[in-house]
Parts: sequence; structure tokens; C-alpha cells
Amino acid sequence: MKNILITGGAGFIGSHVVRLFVKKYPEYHIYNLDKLTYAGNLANLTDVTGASNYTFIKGDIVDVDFINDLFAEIPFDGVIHLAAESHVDRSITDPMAFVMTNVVGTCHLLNAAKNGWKSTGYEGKRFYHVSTDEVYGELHRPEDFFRETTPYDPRSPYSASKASSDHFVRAYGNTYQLPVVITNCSNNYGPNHFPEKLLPLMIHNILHDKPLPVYGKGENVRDWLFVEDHARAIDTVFHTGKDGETYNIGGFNEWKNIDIVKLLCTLMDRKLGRPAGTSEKLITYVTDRAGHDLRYAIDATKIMNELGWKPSLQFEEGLERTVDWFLNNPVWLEEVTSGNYRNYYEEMY
Ligand code: NAD
Ligand code: TDX
Repeated sequence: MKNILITGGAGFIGSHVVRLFVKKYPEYHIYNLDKLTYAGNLANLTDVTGASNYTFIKGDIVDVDFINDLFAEIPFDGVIHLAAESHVDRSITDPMAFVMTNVVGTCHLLNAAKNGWKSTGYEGKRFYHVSTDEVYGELHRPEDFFRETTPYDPRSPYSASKASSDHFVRAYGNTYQLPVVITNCSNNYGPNHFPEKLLPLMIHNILHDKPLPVYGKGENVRDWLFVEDHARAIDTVFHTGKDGETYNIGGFNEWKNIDIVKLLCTLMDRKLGRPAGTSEKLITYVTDRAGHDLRYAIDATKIMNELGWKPSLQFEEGLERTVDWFLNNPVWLEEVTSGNYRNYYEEMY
């Protein structure tokens, strides 16, 4: 039995990774460590909660004593680190929370793994850091893509904190030979996406006939990947990626924000049986995000060629599955948008 620590497993992407690993690997014991911030939700994991190879641990990666005690208590064979503050807009209003969790928290985990694995040696161990394409900055020319060799140029407090954590992970690999691997992925979408992010926020607002706030002119471009495809990529890299390597993950699926919102409006009208054009009327252009990156686009050739991963879903199918999930889970959506979410929304929009 191998003990695998997944951090941030109650969040959007982490919950899909936990589910995949608990179900696919009965020979692993999966420990899900999560602080349960506003973004962490155990309702994302009801189908695995009772599994015999799954344990949830509530805790904060910034709490160094807690992390060291945990590594002393449980001999982890692998760490898949997803816990983070993940929303760019929140990083603009409260950057220090991002420094603490994304930078300091990551370093606590690196130290605990380094020290904990010292006695047994690094053979068979792996520290996998899940990161983002935003560390590479923004693109301007259509022919340009982010590659693993693209220099870092983070431009928001969020991306600066993730870039910093990436640097620390690589530094521990180089200095202490810690067996690390990093992936940088583009925008995910799918079930359990927290409705502060573009697509679930728009779905929620369409359902409530509220304005659809498009930042600036809606010209910014993102590359979208279905969250289960990201979870599969994490599985692939965790098991077959090479120590010290970086792999970019993306969907080869670029959309201007205004175009993706309009596509979503059309789909929602069809699903809700409303006349065509109803949802689009809710689109409202609002003040742009400060320092808003223009375009992200990942070249995922390396992971495709070297590890054989590729996206499995066409975007239209993934979007439809996403919308169906939100329509079939109104209680989940209602619960996460009550309480503090309302205060956040009122301050933001
Ligand atoms: P999320 O915000 O939905 O989930 C983050 C999880 O981390 C939550 O469950 C939260 O409770 C937990 N957490 C936060 N601070 C913690 C702390 N101090 N200690 C322990 N747990 C803590 O985020 P997500 O969208 O699922 O992203 C997961 C990871 O993937 C992040 O590292 C993010 O940078 C990266 N990523 C996200 C995307 C995307 O499109 N969402 C794309 C590429 C990379
Ligand atoms: O209300 C909105 N209106 C709007 O126009 C929101 C919430 C967003 N936007 C725009 C900003 C971006 O150009 O839509 C685009 C997507 O925004 P987000 O969903 O906030 O994602 P983004 O900022 O691109 O970052 C996401 O992808 C990379 C995740 O939040 C990060 O965690 C991940 O690393």
C-alpha cells in the first residue's frame, strides 16, 4: 500500500484528482489535506467519502508544526500539491493570502518531504507540484505559445506567487535532489467549479437573470481544458513523468472571453427552453481587471509526445456536460453562493 498525500483535494481540480485516484488505485491510500477555505467543499467528494482507501485531514499548509507532525506520523510515498489560493481577482485585493499559502505553504511541504524522506532515501518518492500557465505572462502574437522553455513573466499577485512556488520546487530538486515534477496547465472548466470564475459565475447569473459582467471589451483569450482531462494528465505525469521535468498541459482550445460567454448563453437558452438571445441580453461590459493578461495559449506537445496524454473531449461536449452538471446540482450551487459569497460578489461587481 502506498500513501499518497493530495493537498487541496476539496477544491475544484483537487476533488477530481482525489476521485480519480481513490477509484483507480485501490492499492493507494489517499490522504486529502485541505484547510476548507471558502473554495474547499467536502460536498465535492460525497461519492468517495466512505471509501476504505481514503482519509480526509483538515489542516493548513501554512502551519509548519502541523505539517511536520503530519509527515512524522504518516510515511507518505508521494505528494500531489494542489492547495492554493487560486483566484486572480482575490489576489489583487488580498495578495498576502497568496504569498502565505502559495509560497510559504509550498515551502513547508517541500521541507517536510525533504526531511521526512531523508531516512528512507528518495527512491520511489515523488513531489508533484500543480501549477498554472499564468506564470509565463501574456501573449500578443497569434503564432506564439507558452512552451516549457518560455521564460517566466508573472504579472498578477496570483501568478507571481505560483511562479515563486515553482522556483522553490525546482530549487529543491536541484539543490537537494528532491524528486520533483511540475505541470503548468491552462484554464480548467467543469463540474464543481467555484462560481467566482468566469464560466460558473456566468451560469449562476444566467439562472438568476443577473447581469453577465465581461471585463473590458471581452477580447482577452484563454485556453480551456475539461477538468477531468487535467486530472488524467496529473495521473499520467505522476506515474510516468520524469524527475526534474516540467510538462505544459492545455486543450488547444482558445476562446475570446466574449465569444465563450455568447456560446454559453446560446447553450443555456436551449437547456432552459428560453427564446434564443434571452441570456445574451444580460451581457454587461464592466471595468477591466487590473493588469489583465491578454492571451494565454499552451503548447502541450511535450506531454502528448513523451507521455501519450491528450485531451479527450471536444469543447462543445465538455461545456454541455458542465452546464448539465450545474443544472442537476442546484443545491450545491445554492450552498456555495450563500453566506460569504454574497459579500464577495457585492464588493466585486
Ligand atoms: P480551488 O481554489 O478550487 O481549490 C483550492 C483548494 O485548496 C481548496 O480546497 C482550499 O480549501 C485549499 N486550500 C487553500 N489554502 C489552503 C491552505 N493554506 N492549506 C490547505 N488547503 C488550502 O483551486 P483549483 O482551481 O482547484 O486549483 C487547484 C490548483 O491548480 C492550484 O494550485 C491552482 O494554482 C492550479 N491551477 C488551477 C487552474 C484552474 O483553471 N482552476 C489552472 C491551472 C492550475
Ligand atoms: O466576471 C468575470 N468576467 C470576466 O470577464 C470573471 C470572473 C472573469 N472574466 C475574465 C477574466 C479572464 O480573462 O474571464 C477570463 C477568465 O477569468 P477567470 O475565470 O477568473 O480565470 P483566469 O483569471 O484566467 O485564471 C484561471 O486560470 C488559470 C484560474 O482562476 C487560475 O487558478 C488558473 O491558474
